[in-house]
Parts: sequence; C-alpha cells; structure tokens
Amino acid sequence: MSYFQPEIECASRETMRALQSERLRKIVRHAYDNVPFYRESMGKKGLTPDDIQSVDDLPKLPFVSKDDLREAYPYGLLAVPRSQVVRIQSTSGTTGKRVVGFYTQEDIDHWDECCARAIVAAGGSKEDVVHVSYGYGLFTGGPGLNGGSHKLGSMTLPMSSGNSDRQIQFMCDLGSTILCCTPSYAAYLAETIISGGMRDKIALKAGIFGAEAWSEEMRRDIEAKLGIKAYDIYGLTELSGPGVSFECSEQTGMHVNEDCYITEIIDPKTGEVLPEGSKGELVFTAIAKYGFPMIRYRTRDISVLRRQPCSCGRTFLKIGRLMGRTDDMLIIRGVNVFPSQIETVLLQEGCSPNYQIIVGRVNHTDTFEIKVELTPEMVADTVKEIEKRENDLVEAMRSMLGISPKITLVAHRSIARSEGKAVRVIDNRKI
Ligand code: DLL
Repeated sequence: MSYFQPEIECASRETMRALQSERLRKIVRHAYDNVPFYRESMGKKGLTPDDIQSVDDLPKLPFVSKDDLREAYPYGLLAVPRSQVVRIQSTSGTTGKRVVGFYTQEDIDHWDECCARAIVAAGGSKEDVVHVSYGYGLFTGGPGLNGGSHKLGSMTLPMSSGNSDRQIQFMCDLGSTILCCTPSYAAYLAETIISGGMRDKIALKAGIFGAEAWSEEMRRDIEAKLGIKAYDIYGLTELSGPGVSFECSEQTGMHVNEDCYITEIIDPKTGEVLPEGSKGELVFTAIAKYGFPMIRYRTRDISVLRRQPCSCGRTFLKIGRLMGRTDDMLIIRGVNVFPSQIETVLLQEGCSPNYQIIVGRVNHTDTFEIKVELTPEMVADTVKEIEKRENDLVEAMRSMLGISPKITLVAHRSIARSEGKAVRVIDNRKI
C-alpha cells in the first residue's frame, strides 16, 4: 500500500486527536485575534479562545454560514496582512457576490498535500502522467489537483476543461495515466474516445472525479468504458478546494484529511451535533488554513460519517457519497447554479418572473433548459423577434452563470402556478 504521508494518513486515533486539538487551539486564537467577525460571534456566546482547549470543545463555537461569507465579501474574513496572501480562488457564487478565499503559502502547501494524498490513494506516483481537465482559474478544481500532482512530482498536464479533441489527442500522445475532471466530463470523454475508436490508444488507469454529485452506476459505467478505476474526491472553495476528502482503493466513502479538517455532522434544522453514522449536514473546521479561517462551516451538503478500519490502512474517518444539499444550489456540468441568479437575469432582461428550470442527464451529460413565459407585451412578437429574445437570453445567462442553457419562450400563463412555494426546478437526474 502506498501513502503520500504515512505518518499522518495512518496515525493512531490518539495521535490524530492530539494534533487536531493543538491545531484547533491555534486557529481559534488566530481567528479571534485577527477577524472581528469571529471575535464578535464568539463574544456573543461569552467565549474566548481559552475556552477551546480540545476537539471536545468544538460544539461550543458558533457556526459560520454561506451568508456570513457573503456579508464579509471581499476582505471581511481575511486574517493575515495582504502581503502574506499569495493566491485567491473563488466560487461561481450567487447574484453577483462570490465567495473569495485567500491563501497564504502555508495554506497552499497543506492544500497541495491533501490533493497529493488523493492522487497516491488512486494509485498515483512520480511515474504517472496526471491529466487535469478540471477548470483552471478561479475555480479550485484545476489549481488543486495541479498542485497535488506537482507536490507528488508527477508529470502534470494542465489541460483545463473543454476542447475534447485536444484532450484526447494529448491523452494518446503523452500517455496520460490519471484523469482528473468532473464525472460528467469523464463520461463525455469516455464516449468520445469510444466513438472515435481511440480506446486502445489511451493508457489511463485511474480517474479522480468530483465537484458534483454522481452515482455508483455512473462510476461503474465510466470504469468499464475507459478501463480504469474511478475515485471520488470532495471539497469546496471555502475549505481550500478539492481534497477535503478522497477515496482509496476500497471505494466505500472518502477519507477526510483529518490533520487539516475536523468534521462534524449536524441536524440541518436544529444545528444539533449528531452521532457518527447519522445522516446530516457536514460541518467542517479547517485547522491548517490561516489566510481565511473557516471554523464550523456549514456546507449544506448531506452525508454520513463513518469511522471504521479500512483495508487501505488509512485511519482517517470517511464521509459517504454526497446525498444532496439543504439549499437550492444546483450543480450543472460542474458549475454551481442558483435559481436566484436565473431570476435576476430574467428580470434584468425584461422577461416574465414565471419560469421553470429543467435539468436532466443524457449520456451522462447534464441538460439544462429554462422555460420562460412570454409577457403579455411579447405575445404579438414575430417568430424572428422571439428567436432573438431567446438568443439574447442564452448570452445573458452564459455571462452570469458561466454555462449556456437552452431557452424556450412558452405561452403566457402556461407554466403551472403553485399555491405554496413555486416549483422552479425540475431535476430529472437520478442520482
Ligand atoms: O467543487 C471543489 C472541487 C473541485 C471538489 C474538484 C472536487 C473536485 P465548489 O465549486 O466550491 O468547490 O463547490 C463545492 O460542490 O459543497 C458540494 O455540494 C459539491 N461537491 C464537491 N465535490 C463533490 C463530490 C468544488 N465528490 C460544492 N460529490 C460542495 C458531490 C460534490 N458533490
């Protein structure tokens, strides 16, 4: 069995808890001393850093929510002088306000290590050619896996997403062995490889796929089509990016990098901490991240925690496959989309607020359609004028969301009204 840092990945429970408690004390003190938000929220509970001595004290601390992050935009949670920040990354956020994460060099070093561990757990070594087809730029996917691959010393292909013909060409010519991208893009590449008769020209042995929900069926399908083993990886921008947790060869959930993150599971309604094994919302505390401290961050992701011996030898606890979210964020082709963003564009473009988002999956690729009612003023429009409106809307959505939906203008009053909350989203993907 290979590990990137065996002394950490296979540490005893006592050693890991001692390290976590030490790092927790340090990060709580750092956040309290440098970020007014943390000082105030702890103050409201009558807490000072001295009240937090070990992991057992964690539940005393208040939660941090995505709204807190939006309010703090852009610099509100920055905890180091700007001269110590070497990088920012950002989410594909909602209505204008993104979440911006700041990284010191030490933060990046830890993040790279977490991703390097994921690559080794997927069978990677210095001998591998790591083909990174996650997006680069503000999105954390490309930079995260790229950093992990560098740290490991593997040959890294910084492909970014898109241009599938070039992806496949490089895969064949350079002998890529590990593919990193979203599962839906992996499925698309697999089909393109097979239909182009290139299956026996590729040397892939593993894939590291995450950033969106995917099913066990999809895993088996990609594995069969590409002749690889496919590993899940999880993370979020607020907590650095990919590599919060990663799968090993057992493929029964993702090991959390426990020297960097303390995991809790809570009841999303009451905030009560639930015992391991219960289904609930994941809450993480980043204990090795100083630029932008995240203490008890509510992810809104639903999963289950399990601590049991793993055949790979790692002692890190596992989170199960992600089961959904508590909010309305959709992930379409790997991009985070909030219905509120769509509504904003429609209203800005003078369209009706009566709309429906329909998401599906064909050949493992997400389909994305928005039906919008014609306003009474538009009813007299010619077919040409309607086509132009649809095209303009596609463009406006693309610039807000980063991906293009199909837009269909439908008859006035044809979308069913609801007496309670409007049904804005029809997600036909079976995950
Ligand atoms: O998606 C980071 C990432 C990049 C993870 C590459 C894995 C691989 P965000 O754009 O901030 O960051 O989106 C985070 O994506 O809260 C989950 O809802 C979802 N997500 C991430 N990984 C998985 C996964 C990146 N393996 C949000 N399964 C998270 C299901 C996932 N959902």
